[in-house]
Amino acid sequence: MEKRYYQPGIETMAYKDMKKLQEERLAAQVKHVYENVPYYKQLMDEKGVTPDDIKTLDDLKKLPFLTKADLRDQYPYGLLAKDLSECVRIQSTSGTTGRRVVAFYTQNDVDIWEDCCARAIVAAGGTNEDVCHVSYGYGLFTGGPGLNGGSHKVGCLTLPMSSGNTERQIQFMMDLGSTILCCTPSYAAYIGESLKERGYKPEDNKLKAGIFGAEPWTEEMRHDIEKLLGIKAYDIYGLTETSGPGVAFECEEQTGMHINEDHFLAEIIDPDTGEVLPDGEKGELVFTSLTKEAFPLIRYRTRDICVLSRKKCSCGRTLIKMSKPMGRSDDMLIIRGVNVFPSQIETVLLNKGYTPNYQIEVNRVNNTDTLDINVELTPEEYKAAKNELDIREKKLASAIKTMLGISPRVHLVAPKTIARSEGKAVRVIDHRKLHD
Ligand code: DLL
Repeated sequence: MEKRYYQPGIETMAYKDMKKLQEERLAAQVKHVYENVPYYKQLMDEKGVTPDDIKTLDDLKKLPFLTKADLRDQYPYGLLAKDLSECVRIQSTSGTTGRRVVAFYTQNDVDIWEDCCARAIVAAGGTNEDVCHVSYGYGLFTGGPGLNGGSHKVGCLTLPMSSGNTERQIQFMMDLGSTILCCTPSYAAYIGESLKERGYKPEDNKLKAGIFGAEPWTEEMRHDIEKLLGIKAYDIYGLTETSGPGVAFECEEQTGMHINEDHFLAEIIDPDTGEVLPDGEKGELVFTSLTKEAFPLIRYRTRDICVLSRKKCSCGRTLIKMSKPMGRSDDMLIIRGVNVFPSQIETVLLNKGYTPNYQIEVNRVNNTDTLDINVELTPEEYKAAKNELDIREKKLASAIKTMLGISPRVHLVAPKTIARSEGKAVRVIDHRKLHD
């Protein structure tokens, strides 16, 4: 009999007990940040709220929000709530200093994070009989380390493949009989296509499930991947700021992701007014970490737009569910699993002496994202560079790759070829259909 829950006591807890647990943890967490992080104290003092004011979940709305701009201002140590000597790990997002998020973990933080990922693996049918093939990137990105830790906790045989080198992925998958695949949905589709090209049928592999996240993907893509690989594909959500993957995970019902709400308290707000919206309404997801020691977040605005639901789930879990993210309330793009802000591209263009007349085009071809950047030259530049456009495009592409971590195709185009807008410049054309 398959084990259905990793921590049944929590995952199927009656909501009244969960609420009590959340309230106790919330009060302790707010006290922890107030006493140990001068920046939080300052934000709370400005709002005239003290830890004594926070006793119930209803009191949460008295607290100030935290945004990515706060994280940027406080980079790198300003939000640290533990002595560095008690921290054992950092993880980070890609990007340059201004946009980079660096999260700190105590050993206890790592343990809890791995438990959250273990819950996701068990929900996807994982047991100690499984071979868990982790093809998320390892290193600073949270995907590899998070699922790796979760897989250990479940007792799976863990293959720490990291991403890339698809030939080797396929060889290990077939030779060692991988049963669970963890990677971005686009990479899963790519692996599936590559298996097909090599003449493998879905029944030739031993895979039974996939745990895919870190980027938006549609139900259509889910069906494609399930068919290609002969598996059930589960969604998983998280962000570096809150520790990484495992904030929420899908169960066999596949109708949204259960939030590990004993550790992450979720709210939905109106992104324009900050007003808290009732369950069932669409808005921006905000998280308060309840147990984080080193890098706690109070009312952190994720910018992800989604809906929360407490509808009863057939899997028996009582944890609240979030829908797939339906977009963002900022301009961040996720291209090949990497977070990209148009302003990063603009910075490179300006540093390299180009005009800010550019347009970014994103597409998804055979389940792989493509990034094209059209950059307009001035008439003088165009005349001067005509015979060496190729070289200059390659140079600029390489500078942008250094900034973003992914390779774009750069096209230096003739003056006045990028359509001018009468209102805000249209910097990004996203041809991908990312949301249902
Ligand atoms: O992407 C953590 C992660 C790793 C999640 C592996 C799942 C699996 P960041 O690089 O900080 O962290 O990016 C976080 O990615 O705010 C969402 O916009 C997006 N995102 C993450 N998971 C999903 C998902 C990791 N399942 C940002 N569906 C988040 C849609 C997702 N978007």
